[in-house]
Amino acid sequence: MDKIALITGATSGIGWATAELLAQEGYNLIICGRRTERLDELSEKLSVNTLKLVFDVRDRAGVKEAINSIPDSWKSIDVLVNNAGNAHGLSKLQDGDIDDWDAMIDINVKGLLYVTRSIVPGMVERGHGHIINIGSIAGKEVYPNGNVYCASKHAVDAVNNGMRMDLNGTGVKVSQVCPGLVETEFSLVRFKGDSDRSKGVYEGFDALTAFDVADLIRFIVTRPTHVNISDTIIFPTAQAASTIVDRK
Ligand code: NDP
Ligand code: 8X3
Repeated sequence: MDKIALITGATSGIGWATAELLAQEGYNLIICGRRTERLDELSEKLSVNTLKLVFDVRDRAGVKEAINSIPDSWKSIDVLVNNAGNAHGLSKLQDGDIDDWDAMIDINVKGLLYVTRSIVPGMVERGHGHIINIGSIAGKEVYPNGNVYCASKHAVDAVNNGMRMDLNGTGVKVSQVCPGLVETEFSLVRFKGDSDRSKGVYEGFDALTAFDVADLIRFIVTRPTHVNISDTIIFPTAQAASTIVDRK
């Protein structure tokens, strides 16, 4: 099989858009998420070969089982996009919901590690591969009420740097993409389905779209072998920092 990319969180937002743009680059795609019907919809839309893997990144055994179930013809994964993740809640630490904290740490940090640990040894064996970690501006700075989400994305930032060091000399590239405000289902998840509140996050300015971020991922993935874009921050023009947004 030609080039293969595995994308976690392909059922929505940045992951979905990345699937569409990497398909345009000729990648066959292993698309992952929990919502089977979304994976079916995406697969029908794409003109490349797709393999759908339904698993929850929090489930350590489930991740292993899903990755082990990949048929031999799909095993030589060239690109891993570690994208699955969300914020859960936005409140002062002293008022925080501990279930939300568990979710963010388990999904954004441990889930990313479980998937990476299952896939990267194959890349090392083949002497070739590219990991794209989706971090956040929340992994570069902290904002009020963001506490544990910011901590989870700071962990991604650290793991991204650690991976790049540990994989140096193996032929495996490691890159991070840190977006600011992107209008996806992200805020709907953060605010537990409160659509008025989530729409408000993107009001009064032009937020990034998922495709803006996917386009950066495509750029990073399509650089020549000797070039690694190791880290990037992508903001909407109206945003200068997590809490500085020019709303009209
Ligand atoms: P969406 O909510 O649109 O997408 C999140 C994706 O993650 C979905 O495909 C979802 O799939 C998947 N996911 C969530 N939880 C799990 C889980 N337990 N197991 C497997 N998959 C899971 O948000 P975005 O596209 O915006 O978010 C993608 C990434 O970008 C995240 O890591 C987020 O932190 C990051 N990011 C987002 C920003 C934004 O402003 N939107 C800014 C900076 C970073 P399913 O529910 O089907 O499992
Ligand atoms: C998502 C962007 O500002 O909500 O990581 O943290 S923000």
